Amino acid sequence: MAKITTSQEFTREEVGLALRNPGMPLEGLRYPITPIGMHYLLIHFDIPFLDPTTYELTIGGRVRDPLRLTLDELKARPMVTMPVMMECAGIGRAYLSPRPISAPWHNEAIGCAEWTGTPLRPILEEAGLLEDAVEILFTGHDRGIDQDVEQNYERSLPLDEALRDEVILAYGMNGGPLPLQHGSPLRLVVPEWYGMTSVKWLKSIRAISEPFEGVQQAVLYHYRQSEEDPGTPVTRKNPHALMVPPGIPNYLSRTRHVRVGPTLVEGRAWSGWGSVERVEFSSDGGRTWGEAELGEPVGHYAWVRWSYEWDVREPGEYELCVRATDAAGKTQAVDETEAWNVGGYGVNVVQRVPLSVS
Ligand SMILES: Nc1nc2c(c(=O)[nH]1)N[C@H]1C(S)=C(S)[C@@H](COP(=O)(O)O)O[C@H]1N2
Ligand SMILES: [Mo]
Repeated sequence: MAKITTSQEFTREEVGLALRNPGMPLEGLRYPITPIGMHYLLIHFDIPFLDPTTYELTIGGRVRDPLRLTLDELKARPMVTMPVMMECAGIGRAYLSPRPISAPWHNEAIGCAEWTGTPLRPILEEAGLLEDAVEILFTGHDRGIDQDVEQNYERSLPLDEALRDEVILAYGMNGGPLPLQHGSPLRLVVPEWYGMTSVKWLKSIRAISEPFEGVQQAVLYHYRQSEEDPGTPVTRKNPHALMVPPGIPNYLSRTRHVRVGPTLVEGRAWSGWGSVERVEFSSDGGRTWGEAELGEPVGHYAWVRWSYEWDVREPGEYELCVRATDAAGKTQAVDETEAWNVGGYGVNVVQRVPLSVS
């Protein structure tokens, strides 16, 4: 089972993790495609030092014809470019009580980049999956120790998920080369799932005949109600809406200040379980809700813009909230106790923005 440390105060380890793994400033929600450098980062171990000129990806395991592909060979294959919204499964963890000690994300573990690469499926078909293959295992070059186990960062996908047409091996981001910190020379991009699935710095892809039981698969990334609970695996992104905090901030508290009158509140919403059907806005801490207007989605696997014309007449203290509901009928928890789980995964509790009007 996962060993999870909890704390009320932020620890030195959490501050260290937060500095290594920056989030997207929420004003970045204004851009349909997150500019390079604003997209969040999550790097468990160290960024590996790799030479793209000698780089090779191996495809093996339970396949008929194992393959080795250089970066040039990968780039010569059919090319696709698509916007994919990515979110770390640890988002919202810092709001939980007790709080698991890991990357202390609040709301900023997000980004929507335009990824360029080649589809995975034809490569697996070329290698020829054997009858007994049940999962595809993706292994990164980065290595470290977690849960007392030395490991390369690696995760698997069931065959039907790995064979989805939109699963790609990416070597480009936002029209340029893939930045080192985002997985250069090559990373996996799996739309709709939380970010841990999209393995960076790919070393090998292997078809396996038994479900993968590694730390990042079987121990971490489970929704557990207690440390003994076997739990359920974390997979697709829960519905989530976030807003650009309106007005101007207080430097330290981040409390917002706006003037009496009309204020356009805007943001983005997404879900890995179907399109976002509805976004609601509240200016009274979630007691009453109004319908926000939805824009055109940036892409099938991207996010959708929403906006709300808030006409505030009374000076005073407010708390702004926003929540999304998707085509599967899933929505967001209003209270963080509803979203609590041992590892602090998939926490999509509604954003709360304290604001004073004068
Ligand atoms: N090899 C490797 N791949 C990885 C990780 C990692 O630490 N090593 N982190 C994962 C997690 S938890 C997330 S949320 C995403 C983050 O991708 P980004 O840093 O490009 O935003 O990468 C995933 N892929
Ligand atoms: Mo993550």
